[in-house]
Amino acid sequence: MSRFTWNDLIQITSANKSYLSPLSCMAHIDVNAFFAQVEQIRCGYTRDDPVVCVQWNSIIAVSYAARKYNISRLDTIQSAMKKSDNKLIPIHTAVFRRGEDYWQYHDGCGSWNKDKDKQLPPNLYKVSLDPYRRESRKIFRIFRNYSDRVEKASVDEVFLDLGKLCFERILTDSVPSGNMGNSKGLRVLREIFEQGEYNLDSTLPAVPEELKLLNFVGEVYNPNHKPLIDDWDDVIFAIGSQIVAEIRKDIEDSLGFTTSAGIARTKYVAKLGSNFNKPNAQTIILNKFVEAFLDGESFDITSFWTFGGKIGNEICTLLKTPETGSIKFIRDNWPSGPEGLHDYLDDRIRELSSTEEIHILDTSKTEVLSRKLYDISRGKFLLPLNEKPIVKSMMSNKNMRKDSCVNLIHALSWIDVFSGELTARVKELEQEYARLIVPKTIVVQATTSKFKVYRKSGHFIHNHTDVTTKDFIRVGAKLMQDIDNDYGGSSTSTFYPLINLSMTISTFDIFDTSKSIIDMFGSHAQVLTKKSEATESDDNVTADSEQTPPAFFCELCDMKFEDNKEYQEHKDFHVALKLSEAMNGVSEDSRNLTIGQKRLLKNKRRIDNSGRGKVVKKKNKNMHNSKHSILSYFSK
Ligand code: DCP
Ligand code: CA
Repeated sequence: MSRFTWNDLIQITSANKSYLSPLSCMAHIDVNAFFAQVEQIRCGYTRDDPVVCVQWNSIIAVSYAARKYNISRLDTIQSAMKKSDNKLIPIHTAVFRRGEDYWQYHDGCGSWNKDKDKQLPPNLYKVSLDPYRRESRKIFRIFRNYSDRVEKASVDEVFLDLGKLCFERILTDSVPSGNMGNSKGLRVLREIFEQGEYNLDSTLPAVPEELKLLNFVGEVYNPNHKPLIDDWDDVIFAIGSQIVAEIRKDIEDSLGFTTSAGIARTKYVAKLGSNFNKPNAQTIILNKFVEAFLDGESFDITSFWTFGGKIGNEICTLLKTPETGSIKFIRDNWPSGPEGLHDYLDDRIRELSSTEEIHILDTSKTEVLSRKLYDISRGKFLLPLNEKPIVKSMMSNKNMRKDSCVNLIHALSWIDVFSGELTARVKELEQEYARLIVPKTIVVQATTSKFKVYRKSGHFIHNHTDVTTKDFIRVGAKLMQDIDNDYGGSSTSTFYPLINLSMTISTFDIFDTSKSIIDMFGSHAQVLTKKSEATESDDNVTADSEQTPPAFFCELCDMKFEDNKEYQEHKDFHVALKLSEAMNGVSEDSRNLTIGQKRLLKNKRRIDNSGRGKVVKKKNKNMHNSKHSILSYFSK
């Protein structure tokens, strides 16, 4: 007998509740030494070459080959070169040159060179991180090919909710997987599911013996060498580990990047897992070993990503945690619920209120905090995947040195750079969301060497919806000229040299034709669904039909088109395909189907052909019971 119910199993397919199921399975995947790998691959080096990615004198990413020289981000490139006996391979980030609105690489150049002509003086250049964002988007697209349950947590990490994918592999034979397909016990389970012969509240049958031999890919944390698979959560984690390994292999095969992954019930523990064994590894933390993992691996309450820094220190002060073992300390001292912890935190805050020790925490925060600490110390703090954060503004910024910006001409040259960078970032955002994004406000801000800050903002009025670098230059240069007129004009002015100049865009109009944008950006986003709102726009946005895909992007084919004409032609292709399919039936390789739908169609065909599941008894009204309804269940 399992300790889980049918409901627990089915819940892992839910878009917004899967994380609450005791059978939930999350992964955290992080690219190893990300910027350094981007440069290593771009420049044709191998993984054994000690590449470091450099920004001016700082090292911002250290390849694992370079870590062997005991080099970290804290080293300057000069000291790191010495430490490694000049064996390191330093590669500088791409840069914009003052006055140019595009970035480029100057390989071989950087501050470590003795030859002055081969240095990249920071007064003339600005770093571009665009190449890393591009690679990041490619990686993210691979994740999206496998699942829509993916959260981009940073430029090089994602969380994946594996529930639905694992469910598909257990309850449908959509993806034949190792020795699973031959399991008699699994066939029985699938038949019960297909025929609806179960109650949601009833427990699942015991895990069939054959499934206890299922392979895990990666390293299962198991310090006492206990049997791995006892119940369905273990089965799900084994399947989850296979899926994560497949995705990581896909990333490595198609883009060359190695990654590290953690697989666990919660996002928090999965993240600790991905960091546990690097590079190019994955760690699985089974539910039954999660407390051993938290206690045994020198983690502390401050190891969790929201408890680093000052807040973590305040928690330790309040709870009087020991130097090590703070997680176990919290678990053991407050064993029966978060209430006792809540009371204790409040008492301690009052006790320490007259001291200078507590600045961030107060009694208004302790109820939520005590629940979080209680759950985290048990590895059971449940968090859903995050919605996309709303992008409120974007800034392009340059700290000026020496003669970087001593007159209006220099300032305007930097406006060119900012305009190039911001255009690229708007395009990037558009691609990520498959929407047209148009900023309405621009602010140019200048800081003088006397730390005086001058700022001008303007509306961004443009006569078409597709934002170009020229549009930014036009408005930005006007604002810069106004600032210069007002403050920099006279010969006695102390306006120049500037020590910082920046350009910020905000108040984004997001052009879309469907309501789903609210799901993506939250209710604060401005969504224009009427063409009339886009006053001077040309025909980029057609807003009259629910079916119209956004902008020039086809989500089914993951393709972007240069102009409306190309895009309309492509849409015609889909219409023709649909007509043909309506007459001739859908083929598994139809471009009108998502990857998931294709798999399910394949599966459905197999079931239809084998004649299995012909008798459909409708016993459980709560669930979809026929083989057809399994399909509709997934294609929701
Ligand atoms: N980064 C940076 N400055 C920092 C931290 C990070 O520029 N202080 C950039 C460079 C990193 C990238 O972000 O390559 C990802 O950061 P990570 O913290 O994930 O570090 P790495 O990917 O470099 O290494 P690891 O293998 O430890 O994840
Ligand atoms: Ca990383």
